[in-house]
Amino acid sequence: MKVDNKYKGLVIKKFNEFYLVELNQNENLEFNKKFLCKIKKSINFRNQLVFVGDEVILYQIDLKSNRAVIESLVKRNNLLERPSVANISNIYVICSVEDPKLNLSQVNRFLISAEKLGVEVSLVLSKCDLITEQKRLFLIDKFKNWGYKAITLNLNNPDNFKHLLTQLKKKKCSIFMGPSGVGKTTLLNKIIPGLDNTTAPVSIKIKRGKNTTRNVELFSLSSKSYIVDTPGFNMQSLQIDFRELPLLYPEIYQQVVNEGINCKFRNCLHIDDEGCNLNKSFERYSFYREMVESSKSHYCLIQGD
Ligand SMILES: Nc1nc2c(ncn2[C@@H]2O[C@H](COP(=O)(O)OP(=O)(O)OP(=O)(O)O)[C@@H](O)[C@H]2O)c(=O)[nH]1
Ligand SMILES: [Mg+2]
Ligand SMILES: [Zn+2]
Repeated sequence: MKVDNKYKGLVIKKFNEFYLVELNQNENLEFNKKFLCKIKKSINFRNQLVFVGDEVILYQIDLKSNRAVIESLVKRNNLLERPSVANISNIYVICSVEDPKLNLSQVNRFLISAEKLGVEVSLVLSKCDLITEQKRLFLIDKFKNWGYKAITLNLNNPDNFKHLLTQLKKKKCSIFMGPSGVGKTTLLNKIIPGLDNTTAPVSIKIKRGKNTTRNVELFSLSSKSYIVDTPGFNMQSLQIDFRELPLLYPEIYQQVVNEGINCKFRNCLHIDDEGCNLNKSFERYSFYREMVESSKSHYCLIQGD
């Protein structure tokens, strides 16, 4: 049986040229709401241009086989590049404090690539059951200086997860991103009743996660709230225009925007001291400087000068 109407749906998973699309939860439909779809052949956007998180219009809806065709793509608000997810409202960068060990340079890179999207970014420190309370407080203080109020999770403290879930339910579409093995899927299994997605211990030999989650997948927390699990990856490759970087470090933009510091040159990169009024005594300044230098050389290579 086919339905003549067109419906708006949300792409919740993508496999090769297929998309799993869920129809709008608020629509009062008496049929199954998840459809396996392909993109209309005559459409001149290529397959890879539809991503998890995209809203699409479905037609040729077949209720017997639960298949449909994607007719068009609704304009998206934003697109995270790696992993590719559309229409994100909040990014949760998740890093473990142990197993795998916390790597500050890696945390920095994840935060910067998250900030680049221009949405609210939060930092979650998982596996706090593996460190002392003293170390946990030390880390909270450290990341406060980085401009983040770190959320800490302890497997033995269910309240941690309850608080995070309450927060997530207030957001539209949050994404968990971070290295492999830090516990992104474990966290999701804890907060979504009945979910039992695959998790795996960190490799003893290489001390890294085993890339257990293979697909980006979106889960609903309520009819208005979604969460995306992503495959972990360890190196966050960054291709950022160096002129953007000062805006991606809270320690810098707070001085510029909130405290109104004025450097001699507009677009000051806060690297050379001449006429620069930025207070550079913050922990991440060396990371910032390195990032500007490498982004500059990369940028120059692209520009050919
Ligand atoms: N001690 C401790 N172990 C945890 C915690 N959270 C997760 N783990 C363990 O860490 C391992 C990796 O967890 P996963 O949830 O598979 O990690 P992931 O981030 O989804 O990894 P990828 O899918 O590879 O990106 C599993 O053995 C979990 O049981 C935690 O809070 N404390
Ligand atoms: Mg996973
Ligand atoms: Zn400056």
